[in-house]
Amino acid sequence: MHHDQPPAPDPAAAKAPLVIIPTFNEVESLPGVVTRLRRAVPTAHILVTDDASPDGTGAWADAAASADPQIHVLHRAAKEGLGKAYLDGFAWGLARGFDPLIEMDADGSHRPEQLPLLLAAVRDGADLAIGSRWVPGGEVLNWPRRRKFLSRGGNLYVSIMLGLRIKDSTAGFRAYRADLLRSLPLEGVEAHGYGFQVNMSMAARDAGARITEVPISFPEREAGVSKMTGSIVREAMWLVTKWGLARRWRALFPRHRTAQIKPR
Ligand SMILES: Nc1nc2c(ncn2[C@@H]2O[C@H](COP(=O)(O)OP(=O)(O)OP(=O)(O)O)[C@@H](O)[C@H]2O)c(=O)[nH]1
Ligand SMILES: [Mg+2]
Repeated sequence: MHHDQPPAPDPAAAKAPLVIIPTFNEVESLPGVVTRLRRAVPTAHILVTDDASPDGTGAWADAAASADPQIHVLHRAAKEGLGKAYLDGFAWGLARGFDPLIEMDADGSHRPEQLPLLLAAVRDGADLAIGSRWVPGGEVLNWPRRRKFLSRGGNLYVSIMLGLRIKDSTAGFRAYRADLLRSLPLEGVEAHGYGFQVNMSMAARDAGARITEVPISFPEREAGVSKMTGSIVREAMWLVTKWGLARRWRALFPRHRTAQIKPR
């Protein structure tokens, strides 16, 4: 990874939202998403964190960044999973004073037009706003039954194991208040794949964050290839099981308090 811009906070960007979009081979989808995003929330900056996509996604993003001062690119040397790409993006955005920081997929499943809903939830007091498929009003479009079952079953398992009262803790369309991210032990985040979202949800809950779920409509990707693999699902299942057992152990033998988010 290299940082091609200075780490000093950019006063012009202070308090502007930063939308972090991790990409691996999304050259077919990313341009449309970026265009729609710039239109939907003109004040937002965009950071593409590309893992050296062989399809030229990074090169497209570089060209877009040189034409638009609100578009930025973080090039990562190799594909390391979306968790690492987001952590690098968070560090980049926090160093520059952006607030809130948003996670969004490049494939169109997260509708740029619904970003204002997340921003409004943060403005209304949420430390973390989650765009949720599984609260009333939320939906997935064109998903096979098997995938719905996997997502709902996974979320049920997470809420039982971790005691998380979140209906969609694996969701990846989110807005974090910068102060929440600063208060979280991000160096301890273990997951590379989708477990990352659960890991972040759990860390936010443990920090006492106010978490709001906002219903969203989630269409299936239309172009490009899914990065979802069996090993990503297994990693998430294994980590959730491990965290759940550790949580029960700590409840039996309390030892330490976790850091709390500072009040606004
Ligand atoms: N930088 C980076 N981005 C990644 C990596 N894996 C996935 N992504 C991105 O993370 C986002 C979500 O990945 P998807 O493949 O859409 O995952 P999904 O939504 O569960 O699966 P789909 O059914 O394909 O939509 C996309 O923008 C991907 O390009 C990775 O290893 N590195
Ligand atoms: Mg997707």
